[in-house]
Amino acid sequence: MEQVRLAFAARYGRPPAVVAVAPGRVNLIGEHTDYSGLPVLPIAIERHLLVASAPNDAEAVVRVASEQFDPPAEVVRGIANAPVHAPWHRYVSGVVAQVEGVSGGVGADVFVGGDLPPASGLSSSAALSVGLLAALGAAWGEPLDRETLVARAIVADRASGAETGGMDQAAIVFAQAGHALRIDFEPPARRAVAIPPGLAFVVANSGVEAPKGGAARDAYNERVVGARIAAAMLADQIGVDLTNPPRLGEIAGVDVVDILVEELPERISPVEVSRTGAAGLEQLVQLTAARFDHMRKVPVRKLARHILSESVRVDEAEAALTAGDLVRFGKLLDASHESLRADFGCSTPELDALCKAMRRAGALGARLTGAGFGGYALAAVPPEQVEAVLAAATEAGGGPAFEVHASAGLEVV
Ligand code: NG1
Repeated sequence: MEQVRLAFAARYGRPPAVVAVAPGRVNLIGEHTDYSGLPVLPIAIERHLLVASAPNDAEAVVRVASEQFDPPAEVVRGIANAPVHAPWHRYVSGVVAQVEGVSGGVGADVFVGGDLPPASGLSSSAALSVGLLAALGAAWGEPLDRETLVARAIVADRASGAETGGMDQAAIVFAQAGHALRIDFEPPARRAVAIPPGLAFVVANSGVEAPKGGAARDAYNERVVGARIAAAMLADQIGVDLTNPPRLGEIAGVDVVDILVEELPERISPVEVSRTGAAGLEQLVQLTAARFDHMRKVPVRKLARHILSESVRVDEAEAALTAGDLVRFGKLLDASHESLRADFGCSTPELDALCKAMRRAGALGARLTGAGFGGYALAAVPPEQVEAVLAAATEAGGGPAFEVHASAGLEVV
């Protein structure tokens, strides 16, 4: 905290008015389910982005410098589609657009520091959006309430290009220390799930970055479209109408769905689906910050198989935590990873090897966490095995490995 306050003062010549402390998050289970309206079970961790801010005199200009993101951003309020000079500037622009109505046309200076590594699957991008929104509102004397923060951070993140489902933003704002946060989207609900004694968590880097701006974002959006296609085709078969865009969550409970999934095409393009009449093309390809190529064939059958089975594992994992059945919980993490690897297709050989090494060193279970395609893996570990798992992970992954604890959500100081 002191370091960030000093860095702010060194850069802008005065102390910050507020500092928003936004944690990273690690998803325990429920991966690639949120944008289908299906549940997730993340924790916030004790690594944070610290977003220091104060109003400035430069009319309507928001200046953001950072330890972990480069180069500094400068966004003029009220200008739509201003050019961006680096991928992370999109998050800044997205957030500034979300505080358009706050405190007239005043500007602000911002410095972002902290110990949450970027591009890692620990949700630094959502921590940035949430932290910036909270810091700007508070610096301008009009703090946003927590529900509004989540809703606007989701819109800001979507404007930056990834069609996020909303898990990260809710986890970062609403997490409680010592608890996981079960989040439902359909209908919206949240509940804290106590982490039982005897359960520690290790996260470990796979040595492969998963940058939000590049191929990983494209792969993510492709799967968002694939999930919509699966929902539309299944609903068409069952004979129900879905909302727009179509989401698997609306039909996940229907008996025959698990059977019908196996009859879905392996890959199909949005335009082919629209010709069958199962859904309008717009419903399938519309993304907030881009249009998806409607001729591109995307994976459907195995992807839906993963999403529906993962949703059931979230229920089972919550029950296992509540019952203190750590062995069962570990097995569910393993099953989640296998499903992400074999069906969803977002693991990498490095993540597979890392999970294997952690299991061998005594973890109860291990899986990739976050969007995948690189980034971090998570292991559930008996406390007495933490050292051994950390050592094995460092050797296998090469990147940092550390223990994390379920921590509190956003704070504004
Ligand atoms: P990451 O990339 O780990 O922050 C992304 C999405 C989540 C969720 C997970 C996969 C964003 C900001 N977040 O998380 O909403 O869909 O992938 O479970 O895009």
